[in-house]
Amino acid sequence: MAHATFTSEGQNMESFRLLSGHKIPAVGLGTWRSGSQATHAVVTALVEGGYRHIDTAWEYGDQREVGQGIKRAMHTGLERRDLFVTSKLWCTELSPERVRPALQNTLKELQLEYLDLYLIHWPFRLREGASKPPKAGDVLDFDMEGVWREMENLAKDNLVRNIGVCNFTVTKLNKLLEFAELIPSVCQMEMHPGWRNDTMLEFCKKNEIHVTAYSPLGSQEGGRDLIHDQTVDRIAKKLNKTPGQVLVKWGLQRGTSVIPKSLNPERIKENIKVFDWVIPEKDFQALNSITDQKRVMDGEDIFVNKTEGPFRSVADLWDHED
Ligand code: NDP
Ligand code: 1BO
Repeated sequence: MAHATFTSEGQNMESFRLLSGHKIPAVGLGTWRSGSQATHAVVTALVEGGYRHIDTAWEYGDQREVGQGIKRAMHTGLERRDLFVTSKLWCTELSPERVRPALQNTLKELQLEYLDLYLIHWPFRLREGASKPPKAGDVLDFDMEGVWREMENLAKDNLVRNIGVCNFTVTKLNKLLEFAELIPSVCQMEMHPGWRNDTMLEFCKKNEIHVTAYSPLGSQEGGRDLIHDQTVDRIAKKLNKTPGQVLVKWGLQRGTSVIPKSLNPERIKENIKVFDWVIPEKDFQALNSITDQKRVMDGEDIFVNKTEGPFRSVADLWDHED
């Protein structure tokens, strides 16, 4: 359920309550492929845009820049406790003894003492130096229970406030729920009108696991151009909003938090102006009816080896659930 709160600028900023009792701000800034511009984007988002939620990952290679942005924003008076910072455990670190050092490295890069949310980035372990696409032996077994115990220990030691997963299937979440002492607070998944992924959304809702929608605008290079989709454009014009705002709002109205990425100051500020209007039911249903449902982030280039396995197809990665 969404809760309305107000930032120090007086902007209405909704949040969702997690199973842990913490609140996750409904809109966060994505930082994948933000590189050296991440610092400026984070400062713009936090100081000018009223964002309180930043999403990064070790794999993005921009945690230092994100950390500098957070630090600069805190110099303007923002408090650490007002922020929600997410990072992710990369696939090369997916064995129990590597979890804590990986988190410590992430905290160091971000110059933070704790994370609000630490996520397993993908449920597949990669050999260090793995190629794209993977060669034989690059994709390894993943000790889900052992890794999750270590994630739980990080939460018990207050180094992370919440733990969760990304890119899981119902099959994998069911497996995790069998042994989890701490239920994942969040499942982060690709979701936009071109890939609704209703099955995962319903499963998570049933299990009170909050969903964060990644690539809410259809992602970047090689992604799906939803900004110029006819239905999105028609609804944006009708509501006097931008296509980006309609796409973000669609995710919020489904009960997910949403993490659009932008390096453009005007778009960063535009993407969060989504709290004082709604997409009418008829238009919401039109967005729910966009055909050609397809993942952008299918994981093929990172995890599929068509001849050596263990995953020989995209369907294998997603447990044949799509
Ligand atoms: P998004 O769906 O957020 O789209 C970003 C693209 O849209 C950029 O090219 C951006 O360009 C453009 N854009 C942003 N705002 C607007 C706007 N208002 N109008 C028009 N274009 C706009 O892509 P991402 O794939 O980056 O997803 C968002 C975040 O989700 C990531 O950055 C990352 O933090 C997270 N993520 C997590 C994954 C996981 O495995 N857990 C996988 C993928 C993403 P510009 O910068 O020029 O504005
Ligand atoms: C491979 C990383 C995708 C963005 O999270």
